[in-house]
Amino acid sequence: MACKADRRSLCGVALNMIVCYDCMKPDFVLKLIINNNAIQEVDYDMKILHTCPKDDGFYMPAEFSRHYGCILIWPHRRDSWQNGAYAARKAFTQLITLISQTENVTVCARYEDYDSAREMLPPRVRVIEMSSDDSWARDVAPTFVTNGKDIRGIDWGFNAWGGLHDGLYFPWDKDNKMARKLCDLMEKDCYDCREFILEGGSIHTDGEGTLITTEECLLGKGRNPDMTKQEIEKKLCDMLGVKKTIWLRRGIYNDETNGHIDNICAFASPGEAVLAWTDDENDPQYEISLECLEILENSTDARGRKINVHKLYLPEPVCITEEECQGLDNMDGEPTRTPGERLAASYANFYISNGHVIVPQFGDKNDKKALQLLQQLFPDRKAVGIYSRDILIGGGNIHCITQQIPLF
Ligand code: KQY
Repeated sequence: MACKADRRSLCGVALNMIVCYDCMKPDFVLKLIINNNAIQEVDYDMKILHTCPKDDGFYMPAEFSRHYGCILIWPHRRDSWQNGAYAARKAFTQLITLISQTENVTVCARYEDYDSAREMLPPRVRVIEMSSDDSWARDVAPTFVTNGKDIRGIDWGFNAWGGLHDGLYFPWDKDNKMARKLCDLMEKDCYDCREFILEGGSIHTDGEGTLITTEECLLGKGRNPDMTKQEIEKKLCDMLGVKKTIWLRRGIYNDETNGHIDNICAFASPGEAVLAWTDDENDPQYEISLECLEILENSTDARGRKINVHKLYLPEPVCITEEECQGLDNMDGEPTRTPGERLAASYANFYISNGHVIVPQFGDKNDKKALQLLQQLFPDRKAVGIYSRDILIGGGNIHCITQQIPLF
């Protein structure tokens, strides 16, 4: 065959022509195969599901299980990313280049930014045009669940981290449509869970029935104010196929996501967790991390194991400078950040790719320590640091801008 695409890669028949998803070129040979009836029809049929993933035999695998690929969104918001997002694009490029060594990477870029993404990113990265409000794939791309044979996406409701209560921008409708568009693009069925507000950064699973999250985020007024803690927990169990939820109270100090779990705590493997930590009792983070430690140490996971907690020492407080603030366009005339504001810097916001564990770096003495600990906890992957201050200025970090697609 002229093209190595398999049947799954066919994206449709248009004007009597097949287009290969891998190379995006019309494929004459495949068309002949169709005319010879070797392929009767394209079997694409994305279903919107209203059933329960758990009852359907689907669950959310851990990030450390094998991936098919990863989704990111090219940064563009001038009130989030300084200097027209140029510095952030360079950091995204470094990260994407690394991930794409061991995973299939898809980057969504707005029409206006397509050329920039295509020019900056390596050819092995797929760039597609898709509108978005911002660039936090963790929170707006689907959460994928698997039954061990195939995957499906979950389309949660998204309201920019708190909607009209304390959300971070308005409108957010383009972001809220991305999960469904991505399922469509990937030809994967999609669970409609838009009535429930949830961001992917607010949950972590160990792939063996345990979920961790924070009360600060999930029980806050900006997400699902009419649901009780028990109702929220049931929704998580049904949608993610988990049996046990461990509730930490709060996330990283001054985290504008209302304390996403992915900035403070993560599983390295079942029964092993890392927790962002400081020994400085005068730091407001101290009390928060101590409370998390006590909860984790007094919890067992879904399989009844005690959780071994590894302290992941934070960098010294990272604060935005006057110059960096000047590089941000004001939102509705209001500054989005003020000089000296503490950013939610944490090494816990790492991404586990097939070949690497990719760790934020801040130019701090603890950068190396974080890499060493994570290297020890992920012996089958290479721990690599990426200087991520320009991502942090946007309000999140490496984990927040990625969303893994499990192997299928
Ligand atoms: O950390 C994240 N998951 C997203 C942060 C959004 C910040 C918007 N400025």
